[in-house]
Amino acid sequence: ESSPATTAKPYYITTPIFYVNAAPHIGHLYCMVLTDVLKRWQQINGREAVLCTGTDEHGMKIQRAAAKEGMQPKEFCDINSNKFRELAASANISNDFFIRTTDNEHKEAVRHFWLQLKHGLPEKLGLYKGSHEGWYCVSDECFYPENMVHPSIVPQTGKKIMVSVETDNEVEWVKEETWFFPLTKYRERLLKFYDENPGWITPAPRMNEVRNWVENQLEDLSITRPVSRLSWGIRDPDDSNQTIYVWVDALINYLTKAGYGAKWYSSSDDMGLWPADLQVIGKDILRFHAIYWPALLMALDLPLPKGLLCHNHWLMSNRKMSKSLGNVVNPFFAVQRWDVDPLRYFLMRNGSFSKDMSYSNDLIGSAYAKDLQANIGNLFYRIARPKVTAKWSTKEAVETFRKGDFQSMESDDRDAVDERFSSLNIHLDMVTTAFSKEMDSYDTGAAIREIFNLLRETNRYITDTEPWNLVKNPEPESRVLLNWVIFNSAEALRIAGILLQPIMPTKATELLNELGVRPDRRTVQYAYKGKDDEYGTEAKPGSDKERMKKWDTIFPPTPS
Ligand code: ME8
Repeated sequence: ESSPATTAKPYYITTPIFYVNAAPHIGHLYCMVLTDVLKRWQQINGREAVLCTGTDEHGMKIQRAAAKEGMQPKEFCDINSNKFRELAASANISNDFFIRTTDNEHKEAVRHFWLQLKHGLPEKLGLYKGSHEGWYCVSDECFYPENMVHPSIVPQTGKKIMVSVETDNEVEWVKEETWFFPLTKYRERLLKFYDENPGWITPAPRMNEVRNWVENQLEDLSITRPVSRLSWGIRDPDDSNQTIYVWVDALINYLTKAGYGAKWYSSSDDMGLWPADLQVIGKDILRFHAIYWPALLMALDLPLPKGLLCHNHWLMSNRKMSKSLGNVVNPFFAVQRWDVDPLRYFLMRNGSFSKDMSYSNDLIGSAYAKDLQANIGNLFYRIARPKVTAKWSTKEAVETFRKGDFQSMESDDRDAVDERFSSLNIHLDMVTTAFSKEMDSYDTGAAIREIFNLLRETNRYITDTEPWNLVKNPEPESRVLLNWVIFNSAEALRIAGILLQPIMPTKATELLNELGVRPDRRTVQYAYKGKDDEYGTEAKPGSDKERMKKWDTIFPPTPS
């Protein structure tokens, strides 16, 4: 009999796929980093995990953006898709797949899905052809009902236009013959699903918005565009006058990389990676993922993703950072300025699922100085302090622990040292459980705070116990006390290092390497006090200057 851990399919996590109408910004980077951190969290818990990201390349918005540049759409997409691929690489995103909706395997998956919708369903639940008129927003790539648009005036020109209430983007009136998906026929099934899975969306209050929409706003969905208006897209395989709506095309990307339409075709087959365990999205695309997507999957009797994580937006001067507004931060510059890990750290520390977040170099600078340099950097530096390092070592400290020298010692000094340890001890005992609880509910900011409370407490402990004085005393007993202090501090660093791996993969690895932690002991099961008693490095020979440089560069001085 095999254990559940070995038979479980890999954890499958996705980012949205990014529109290629313009270059990536910090909001996109945040999406990728959040997803990557949650993937790596699964991995250090011993679970195999797969991450899919990519680009969304069809539709009116891209068609127009390419035309504006005087380029062929495909050529335009090649250039811009590459920028997102490069961004993932430069931010150390461990994506297993990078999908493009212009990939042949994806087009195949969409055509297969489409033909099922059209021909594989009972009459009332399948597609029907009809005439459609309404307000279409190219920027948001969707129709809005009458009560979701209002008149507005372009300040520069005084021109009267209609705009979406939600996004303020311009809408245009269109009337056309298209295929419809009978979304309203899925209302009861959707509501039942939400009832039975109240935790499906994180954060929970988003479920109310979704439910409200389904109860009051649901309309059948026009899911093709006449080729005369939209040619850049996947054609309906048996109606060459129609192009498949970009959102239907885009949502199916999550299935493509799970093997749909190539390795499996229906829920009676082995579905490989499907269903996704978690789909990370921004709040502006909630409706597509929480209503349209489950309804489309229900239509084909495919399992729904197990969860949606909906994050808020990064703002610049109080407005959503957005390609169309032009108030964006170039993520490549940000990576260059702050280095990958500090930037990942900041995004995970300040990201939120309940309010929009402000992005500024001042905020990053102060998080860098306060947390990374003064807290973790300082502790790291102290444990291997240049002037005294040659006189103590984590290896000796861990050995002392293993032999039980301190534990079996009886003296007043021992009791005094032990007493100072009590408060740190509480943190050491609870940090991993507390951190795990936050990460399992995707709250990276709260998880990070748990670690930094531990590190702050450890710095306080070192200040209290003054190892630099203990080291001066030649008594063997004092040596044991010293090693006990170093060991407890090293334990805090080791545990923090293990837990920080998903957030700052490079820095955490550097830290664990310097502590001499074996690569096979860097999973969460080892992140408990005393769980590893075989690590540590020798006192470092070499000049003070050399050593100083080494430790200092863990978090080098802030760029100005
Ligand atoms: O919506 N802060 O693509 P997209 C945080 N192609 N996140 C932000 C943001 C900001 N300022 N601006 C955008 C699309 N995002 C579709 C998705 S999925 C099948 C198709 C997030 O490039 C946004 O919320 O406009 C979304 O989750 C993602 O970036 C992609 O946005």
